[in-house]
Amino acid sequence: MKAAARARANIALVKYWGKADDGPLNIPAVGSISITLDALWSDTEVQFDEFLATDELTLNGQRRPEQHDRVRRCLDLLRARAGVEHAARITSRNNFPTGAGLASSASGYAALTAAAAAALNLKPTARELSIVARQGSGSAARSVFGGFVEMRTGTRPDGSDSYAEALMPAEAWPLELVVALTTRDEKQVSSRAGMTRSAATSPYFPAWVARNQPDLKQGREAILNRDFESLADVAERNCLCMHGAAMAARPPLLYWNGATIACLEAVRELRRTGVPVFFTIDAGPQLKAVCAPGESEAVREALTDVPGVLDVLQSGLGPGIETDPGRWSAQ
Ligand code: 2P0
Repeated sequence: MKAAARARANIALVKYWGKADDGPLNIPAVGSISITLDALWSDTEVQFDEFLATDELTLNGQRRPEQHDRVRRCLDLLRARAGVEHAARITSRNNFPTGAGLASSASGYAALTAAAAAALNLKPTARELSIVARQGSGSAARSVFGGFVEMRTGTRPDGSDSYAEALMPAEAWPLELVVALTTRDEKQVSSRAGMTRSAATSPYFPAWVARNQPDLKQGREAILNRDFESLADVAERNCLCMHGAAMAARPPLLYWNGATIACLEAVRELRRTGVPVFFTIDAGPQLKAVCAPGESEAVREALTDVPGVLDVLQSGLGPGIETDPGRWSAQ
């Protein structure tokens, strides 16, 4: 009753920020569109053990009891399906900084769900995995799939139609990503707390939700038509709109630092000089620059020179979940 899985981080171009309700189903208030990355991943091993009293998570060598409720939620759904009651020992490792706005919960919960399902000998569809992963972390529903992915809010109260789907394979438009790392610290306000606060207190939150359908439509069409300018337009606008709603919360949420803004200006300057690149920023101060195929070297050089940038990561687009116990040992 042991298996391992690898899942990649994803970066949203039309963002998820806010929940339809605060319950354990974790249904998002807005749909989202993301790209799955090939260079940033979580390797997770799950072992069910009849002698274990409770589920135990070790992430990057450290126990993480604060994650246990969310872990239990995912595992309980799978245990019920398999008719198994044993607790599980989970060992997970990220090959990138955890909790600093690099989507570690997305890859982490997608890998956990896939590894647990394999350990229980279940054969869920990708859609079923996406629904379970959502209940660990909303963005994890997207990391089940590779390439370009769309997450739907759905309309059913039980969340059974709130899942992600593949929009277009990575090979169809191999965009590249450069991440400018401006801190290695974990963020002070989690995405979960930040979005709950934004929904409850930001006067701009209703406007953010109202923009979702038009932004999804533009994002979807831009991707399917490989229209870089249109994707750049909607992604930057959508990102700033999300942060605008967060900044107007009480107390305000400001996830950026000085280097984040300097990177944003550097990306705009690159675009002015003809480089096809746009920025996006999540619930942390890292700036992600998305560029057309073959352009990431110029973007990497420019962002490396920005004061306050500690490191620069590059990635292409990657596949969805991979389950291969022999190959992906998390030990
Ligand atoms: C996203 N973020 O679409 C957005 C943009 C952060 C900013 O999805 O509460 O960690 O676990 O469902 O998935 C981060 O939210 O939140 C996120 P939960 P999650 O990528």
